[in-house]
Amino acid sequence: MKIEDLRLAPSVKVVDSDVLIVVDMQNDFMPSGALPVEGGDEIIDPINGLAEDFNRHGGVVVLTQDWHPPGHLSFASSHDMEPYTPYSSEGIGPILWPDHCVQGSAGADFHPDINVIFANAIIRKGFRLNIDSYSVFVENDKKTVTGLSGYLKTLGKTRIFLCGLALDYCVFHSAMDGIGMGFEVVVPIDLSRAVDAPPGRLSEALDLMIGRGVQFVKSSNIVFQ
Ligand code: VGL
Ligand code: ZN
Repeated sequence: MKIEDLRLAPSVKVVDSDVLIVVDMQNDFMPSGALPVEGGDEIIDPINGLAEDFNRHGGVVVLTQDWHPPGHLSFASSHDMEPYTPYSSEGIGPILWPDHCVQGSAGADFHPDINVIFANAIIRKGFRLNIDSYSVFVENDKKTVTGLSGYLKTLGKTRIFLCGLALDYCVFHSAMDGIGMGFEVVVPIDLSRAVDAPPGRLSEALDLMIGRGVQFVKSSNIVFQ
């Protein structure tokens, strides 16, 4: 499946049980960062706009931050390998990454134009040395939870809008786990960008999300009452 061929919802009306999750809008995922995502900077302004809309209508906005210790086992450098080399072990893979989003580094900061004022909560993930966490709900060992699901359920949220980076990693895994945890999931597709490594990864991620019932919509068709 290609992004251009996705079937989009004509419009989606935001209600009180909705939440906006903005995934990993950090310097290292910007085109000039350590793990560049093409077009990652193009989605900053429209994400700010959507977060402001949620905020103005009393909605909840959650930001997430990839937050690795130095020497994280998802880094190619920790294995004396080249970035993007295929590699899998429990909690790591399917490829190794350049060093990125190291705790406290400038690369791990939110892009300075991301308007953090709209965040009700910030969730950090990937901070255990030997487990990566693509999903904002469950780490890659498929057991360790981040606590976000409990937070959202306590607040009575039943549907999540997921945007940010990267569409074929953190947004994808968050969407799949979100459905698995009983949430409805909507992805405003123009507010996300993919790494697409290894090749074909994005297409496979889109197929799996469609199969799981993730909805896609253009952000201009998200309406507030
Ligand atoms: C991500 C690769 C490695 C993401 C995080 O935010 O999608 N991708 N770490
Ligand atoms: Zn990472």
